[in-house]
Amino acid sequence: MKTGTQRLRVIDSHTAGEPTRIIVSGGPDLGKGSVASKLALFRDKFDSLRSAVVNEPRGSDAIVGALLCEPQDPACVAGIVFFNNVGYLAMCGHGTIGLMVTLAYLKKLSPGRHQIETPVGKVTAHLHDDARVTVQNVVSYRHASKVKVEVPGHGPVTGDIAWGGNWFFLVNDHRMDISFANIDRLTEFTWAIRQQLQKHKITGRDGQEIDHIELFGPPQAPEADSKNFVLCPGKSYDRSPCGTGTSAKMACLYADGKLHAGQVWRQESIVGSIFEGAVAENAGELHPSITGSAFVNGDSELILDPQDPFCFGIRP
Ligand code: PYC
Repeated sequence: MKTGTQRLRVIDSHTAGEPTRIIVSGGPDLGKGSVASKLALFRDKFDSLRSAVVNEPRGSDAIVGALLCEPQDPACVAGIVFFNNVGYLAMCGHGTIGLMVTLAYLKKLSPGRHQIETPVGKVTAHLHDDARVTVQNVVSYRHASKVKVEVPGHGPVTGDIAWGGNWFFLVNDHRMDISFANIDRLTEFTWAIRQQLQKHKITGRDGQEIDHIELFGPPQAPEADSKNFVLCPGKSYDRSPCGTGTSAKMACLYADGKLHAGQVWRQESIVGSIFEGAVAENAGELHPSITGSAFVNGDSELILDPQDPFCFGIRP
């Protein structure tokens, strides 16, 4: 092995079509703190590893990466830091489903309920006997409704701002066709919305950036309630219905009295896959849960050779 060469074992999976690549060994030692502090350390000292794992030539813009780490809370089976082509995610629903199936593949857990430590708190995930996982996500809520933004070339667009583990701008009222054939236009439109939100300093709570844009339209699958298109922070789109995005959507529906506690919401993605969601209310807080399936589709070793000019990914 050449000097300085690093090897990382990664497990690839997809959840409803959306890929997750988890570093299961060979990653940096991030100490004994909380997963939130591990994220901060990873971002400050090892960000090139993030890019090496998810960006081209090893990865693609669509891949959500993750680092499996020791949880600080002994009640949790694992800690997880999620990242993408441009940075870090507070929480990731499809990635948590992928994590559970990955841990089962590694024989680190069996079907049943388990707790996972994420940077934004503990989530509970139930691994069923088949490939399905139910994630009880972080408390979700609508922060603002009917927020209007002027989008050049498209006119005024009105949406809700909601938290589902990430910040979302959710738009029901638009003239877009929510179909796979229309991905380029959907991307251009949602990217333009995001830029206007930034320009006009429209944010989530405490000035937090809204980095996911979600459009809704009628479903194609007869069993679904709605179909979505979700723009992720690095301009790729979510192939899955988006776990945190579906949580944000259910928070808005609940706030409008259009979804009751325990009622099932079936969210179809732009590729036709479906998550089943529901909410429970406890002491005035909304707890969403999301059920979806994931499959392991790769188990490999990444070789990071410092002499490779693109060892740490192709970056701007
Ligand atoms: O499933 O929460 C999710 C997610 C966020 C970004 C991509 N997927």
